[in-house]
Amino acid sequence: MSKLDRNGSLVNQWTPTWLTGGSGGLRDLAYDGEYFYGSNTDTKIYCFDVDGNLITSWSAPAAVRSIAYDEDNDAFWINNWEEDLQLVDRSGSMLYTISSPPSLYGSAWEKEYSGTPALWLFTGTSTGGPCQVEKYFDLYTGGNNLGKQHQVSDDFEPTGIAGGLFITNEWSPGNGTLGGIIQMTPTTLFGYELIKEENTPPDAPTITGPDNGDAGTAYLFTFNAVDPDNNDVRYIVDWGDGEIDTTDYSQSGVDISLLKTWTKAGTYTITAKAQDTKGEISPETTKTVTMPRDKAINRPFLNWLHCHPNLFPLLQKILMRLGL
Ligand SMILES: [Ca+2]
Ligand SMILES: [Ca+2]
Repeated sequence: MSKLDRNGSLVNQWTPTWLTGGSGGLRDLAYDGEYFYGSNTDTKIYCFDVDGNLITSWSAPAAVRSIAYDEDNDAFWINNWEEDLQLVDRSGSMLYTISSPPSLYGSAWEKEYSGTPALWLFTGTSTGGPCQVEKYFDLYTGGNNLGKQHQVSDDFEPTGIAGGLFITNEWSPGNGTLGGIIQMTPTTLFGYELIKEENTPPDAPTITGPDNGDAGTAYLFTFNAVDPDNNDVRYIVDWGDGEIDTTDYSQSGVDISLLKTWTKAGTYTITAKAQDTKGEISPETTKTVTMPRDKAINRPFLNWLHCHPNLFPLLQKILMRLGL
């Protein structure tokens, strides 16, 4: 391990003699403000200080190449190449998992600049360059890549491949830096300025659809919300009967329609919110829908007819024919 100053001059160097198992040296690293964390693709996370003293280590549920510290959960996002990313706590338990893009080498976590927890990934190794950083959102609900990426190899050597990745606020005080190592000749450290994205929540969505209908029949409801930043939005719809739908993200201000069937007669309040890709949620909009009767048969009227057979003999006959 080599510690360099800001000009690239060597300050300190040590060998992690405490590495067991795995293969080769330490790969990507993570930092929690006190200690470093990393592994040599062993199923183990090593915790050590800046001088190379091993503090502790613990078993991970998978081999560890990429690693990032998740401040919200005091846990670590780990993976090896294209294996699923797993958030692992300090006892080795998996908290969340998301699918990984192929050829992942390094990762870094932040929420300050993206406005929502985000995992930055440095990918592109298996066939040599190009390599890129890409950003993942919705980390605790299955993960979502919104196509946010930057081609790192375009800024350096086209055949450069991915290495470790980190984020720091200390390189340029007041600004974030996304830093990494690109594997090329010579091995090169880079830093990109992270700009805090100002964000406004979407406006309350409109809800368009029928005011009443029959239980058991499907009705179309249309939702539309505008995000002032033109971020994509998704709709979280509580149908008032215990069922909640969350749509995929779509363009701001575009109609999104959902089919809904209430199974029982009653009056229901639909509550809709729009959420932008930064995680900001709009005010709620509600709409009341009345399902006065079941679709099948109006029972009380039939019962009344049965009690008064002489009043409507013809109707009675028809009903009998129908088997009612
Ligand atoms: Ca890292
Ligand atoms: Ca927004």
